[in-house]
Amino acid sequence: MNKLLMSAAVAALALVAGASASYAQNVQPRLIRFGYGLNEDSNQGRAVRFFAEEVKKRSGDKLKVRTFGAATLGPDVQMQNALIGGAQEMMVGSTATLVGTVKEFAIWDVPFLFANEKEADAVLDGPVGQKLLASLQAKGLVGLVYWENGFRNLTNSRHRIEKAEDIQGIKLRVMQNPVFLDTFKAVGANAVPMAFAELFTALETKAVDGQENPYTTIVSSKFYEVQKYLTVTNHVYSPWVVLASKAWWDKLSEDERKILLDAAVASREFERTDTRKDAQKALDQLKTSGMEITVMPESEVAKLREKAAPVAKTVIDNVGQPLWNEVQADIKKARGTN
Ligand code: KDG
Repeated sequence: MNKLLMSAAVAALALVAGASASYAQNVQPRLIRFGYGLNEDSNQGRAVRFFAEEVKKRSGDKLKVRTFGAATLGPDVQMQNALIGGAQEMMVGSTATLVGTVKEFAIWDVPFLFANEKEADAVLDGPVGQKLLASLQAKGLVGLVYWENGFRNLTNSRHRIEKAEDIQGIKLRVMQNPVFLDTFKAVGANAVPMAFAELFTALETKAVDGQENPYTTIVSSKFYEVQKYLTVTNHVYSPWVVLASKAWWDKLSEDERKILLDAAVASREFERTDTRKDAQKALDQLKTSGMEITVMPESEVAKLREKAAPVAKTVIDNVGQPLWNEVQADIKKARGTN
């Protein structure tokens, strides 16, 4: 009896294997232009190339992703418009620059929203984060996955910032986003919205005194060459979002969309792991870069929180109390305190 069962199992396996091998994927040869803002030698660049490789493998080399780093296809907002118009297929950029398209994305910019990466992953990959991604479709964008930009810290060329009051008067570049503008005005900085691509020159020419970004970006964009002081504040967690043009996406077959979505999920896992490893390496590198590093004492960070508290209120008024409550409930669940 066993022999009979064994041969039946082998036959069944062969059938499945044969079927899956002969199942012809409905995949056409396509070129996918994928733009991003950081340098090619950055955590963002590595993740884009990982995604491109995954798509190549999963499509039998039919879907070719051509990557364009260092904002060669333009800053985030310009790329978003190119996707909406169908002139570019994909990009990755900051959720902060999406606020002009879908105002609810401002919720991720509230200072001190997440306390750690675990909470960020749980909320962004959970119902609320996915609901926000889905809301992009009405605006001509397909949000595939979130990646990690990371917790943001301050750099400047003028003086050491240790106390909350030391930020007073610093001309600080911020992302083109109302929450970042409000936050840094609230803590006393002279906040200047600017596209990322212009930032290094603005720091080098002292058009601005400082900026705020994760360690990984401070290293990959060589800000340490034009910034003397680094202050560890971890004042907000920044997500990136991988986007596709909906006009283009709607023309794809189910098989092609599955390949891109599966590759995007695989790239999210790769990117978060790589970025977290790279963050520690970047901080170690900054310690020997000649920058003067100050960890802002918790008592001073608490003053920043207090000064920035009204900003959260403005965001809640704009995005609606229900969405805020959902995010807070998911954060509590991730903290195990619900
Ligand atoms: O294109 C750059 C963005 O991907 C992201 O790095 C934005 O953190 C950002 C900043 O400071 O502009």
